[in-house]
Amino acid sequence: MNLRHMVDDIGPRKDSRLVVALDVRRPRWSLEWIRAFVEESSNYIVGIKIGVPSILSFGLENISRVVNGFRDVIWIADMKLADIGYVGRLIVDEISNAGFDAIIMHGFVGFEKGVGDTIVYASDKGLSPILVAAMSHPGGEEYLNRVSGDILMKSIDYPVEGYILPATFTKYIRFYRKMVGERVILSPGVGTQGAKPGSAVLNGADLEIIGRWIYMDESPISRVRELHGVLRWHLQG
Ligand code: BMP
Repeated sequence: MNLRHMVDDIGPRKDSRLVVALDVRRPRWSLEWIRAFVEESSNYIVGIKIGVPSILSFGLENISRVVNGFRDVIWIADMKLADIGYVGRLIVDEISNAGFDAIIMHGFVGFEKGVGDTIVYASDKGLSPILVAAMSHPGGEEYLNRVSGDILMKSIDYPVEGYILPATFTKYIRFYRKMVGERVILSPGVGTQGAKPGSAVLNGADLEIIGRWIYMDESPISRVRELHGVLRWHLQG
């Protein structure tokens, strides 16, 4: 199922626009912690984004067991892949074999024999390609965000299924919402990075990605429930 269909299936059913970013590592967190978190938060969340720190710390095989043991969330591997097409395809193979539904890659490397090949390859394998077009940290404005319009325009001809656009600079979400049409916009930068929950969705994002605010909390599931109360499916028009 492509990313739009997954979001439109899970989002209304759970009345949620929340994706949890897990950048958790050993020894503070454990695989058991991740398993329990996924089970207890599942009714409130659309997806889980697993970052490179967690994959390096727990190992892809262990993460893969968790992913395959629980299917009612969208599993996103945040590889921030930025390489030539050949290497991109190798990484796509590994992530696809591990059972993920989607993979995040950078657009700035350029499309010809670069991210373009990786996008097409991932799409053919049924792994939804998500492209970083602009970033949420202040330095995003130094280089990347200035060329985000060019990256986005070029990407439209490729089977990109989702875009990462920053909750901290909502103007990009507003500018690009129409350009990307039905493709899914996922927006990080909420909570610890300063954006208010709901602000990205109200500016046109489909989903908000929230990490430390949840997993660093003393009671992560209470925080998930609280955020679920704000990030309702019908929050967006
Ligand atoms: P947190 O809510 O803890 O700030 O985490 C945000 C998550 O979104 C992190 O996993 C980070 O890698 C990711 N992210 C981001 O913060 N800004 C971007 O522009 C793109 C991202 O993928």
